[in-house]
Amino acid sequence: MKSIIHTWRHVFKLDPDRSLTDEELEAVCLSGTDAIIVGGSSGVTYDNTVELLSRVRQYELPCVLEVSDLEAVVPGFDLYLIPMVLNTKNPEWLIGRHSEAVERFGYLIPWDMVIPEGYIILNPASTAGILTEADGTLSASKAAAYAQAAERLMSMPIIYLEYSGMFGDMELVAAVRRSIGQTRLFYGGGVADAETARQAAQVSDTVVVGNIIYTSLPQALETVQAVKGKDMTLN
Ligand code: 1GP
Repeated sequence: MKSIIHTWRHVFKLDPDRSLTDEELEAVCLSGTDAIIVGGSSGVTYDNTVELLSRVRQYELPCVLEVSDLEAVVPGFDLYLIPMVLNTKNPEWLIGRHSEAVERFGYLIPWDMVIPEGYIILNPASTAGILTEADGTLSASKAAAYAQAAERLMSMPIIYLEYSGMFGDMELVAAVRRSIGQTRLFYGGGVADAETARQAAQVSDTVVVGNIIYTSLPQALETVQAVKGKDMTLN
């Protein structure tokens, strides 16, 4: 099934645990980005997630929740993205917590709104990398093999190369893109201006921009045009 995720070239990821003024949020939501992902690795609560959703809902763009904490799953999002960490050493982060959630709440889960993301975490020093005990030292061919296995064996609709906090190895990203077919390749990490956005857009399907929103909003806004401004051809 084709989903709206297949049309996204650029998305902003907003962290419920960090603050933006109304003017800043308006600039983000009217920037021309394709969607807002709400998510974070720490400090995400039900209350701060509800608050951010209701503020983003003033605008017309899709707003989806990337679920990192069961206690902070809020109804009313357009979709729910579920990270499954492919390169973790601890199966809790691949399928363990997920099966616990299904056991507890299965009857409540709107499955047609749930999209799994095959995460490959490549910054081992990031909060998510430490928490999930990810093997962040993968070579390009190993990362590509994870992605291909996830597409072929697990039918993952999204592979997410997560460098959160650092700009990644674009050759590795390109190698992963070449190794998969219809699966959507999300890239996130260290996109901080037009140039890094352009580089990431050349080798991935969807560019995710997070931290720079909070440290330099004008630079964050530049990334939208850099990704979407012209028809980019994937390597
Ligand atoms: C984080 O992939 C996103 O989950 C974006 O990374 O915060 O480094 O932009 P940055």
